[in-house]
Amino acid sequence: MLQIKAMGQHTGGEVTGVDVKKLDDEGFAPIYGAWLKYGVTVVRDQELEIEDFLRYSRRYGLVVPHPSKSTRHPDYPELTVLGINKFGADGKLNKDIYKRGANGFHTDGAYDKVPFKATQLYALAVPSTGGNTHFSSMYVAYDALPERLKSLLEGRKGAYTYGGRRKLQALLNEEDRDWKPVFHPMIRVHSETRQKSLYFDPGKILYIEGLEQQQSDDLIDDLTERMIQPGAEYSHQWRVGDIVIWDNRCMVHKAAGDYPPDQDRIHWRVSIKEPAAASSAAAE
Ligand SMILES: O=C(O)CCC(=O)C(=O)O
Ligand SMILES: [Fe+2]
Repeated sequence: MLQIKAMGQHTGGEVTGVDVKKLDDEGFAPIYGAWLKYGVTVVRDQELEIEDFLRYSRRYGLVVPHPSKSTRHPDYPELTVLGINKFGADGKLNKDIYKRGANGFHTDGAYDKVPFKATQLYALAVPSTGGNTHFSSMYVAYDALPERLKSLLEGRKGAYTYGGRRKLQALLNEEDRDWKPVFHPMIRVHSETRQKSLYFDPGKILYIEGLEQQQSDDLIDDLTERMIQPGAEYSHQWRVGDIVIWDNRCMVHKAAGDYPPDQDRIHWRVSIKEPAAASSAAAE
């Protein structure tokens, strides 16, 4: 029987007693509802083939290929595989693969005109220790901002690229490294919950529009400190067969990046967009 329970204080929900391969729309509705409520949910104990994972992922929106072509599955461009080819031909650990997603809290796809609605991972191999994914609510981050910052940020946009100010883009092919900044509101009203959240990614932001360079850099430092609030975090300890999906519109996340490198930690991963938003951007 389907069961849903809270895992963190503000974020994180656990879904058990379901086989996502057999879900109809009615069966999916409470799972989607829990995801909107908790920001990140895990569905436990799934046994999936690639096609099953893609089919289930499409319930959440439009599944799109990730710009990192070298980590796409050769037969399924919409599928990224995390944690494979970790060691080079010389036997050296490739830190860009091992530490992927571990360079600080972030939201996926802020470099895109239409950022990802959701990211979904399916765990194929899990290390014996470490390797968690950490999440934190940006609704809580917004609520905790002092009024002075809420009003300074209201109506203002941030400029983002893939590599941000540090130009971290090792996982991109050479020809894919030339990014034009895109702009997103710093305070975002969630398209479904209608709640306000802080939309911010310190690793991808270049500047905040309408501020002097120094003021923008100082504010980015300030927001980096404020974005993770006590009690707003949930740390996911992976089990094989977990499907975890997070809402990039209101959550940030990072990989712990701390597991024994000689052990496998492998996930299938998809990026999901809101279909309406994706098609209106394409029409522009
Ligand atoms: O591997 C993880 O725990 C998460 C990596 C990440 O940031 C992502 O998949 O977007
Ligand atoms: Fe990420």
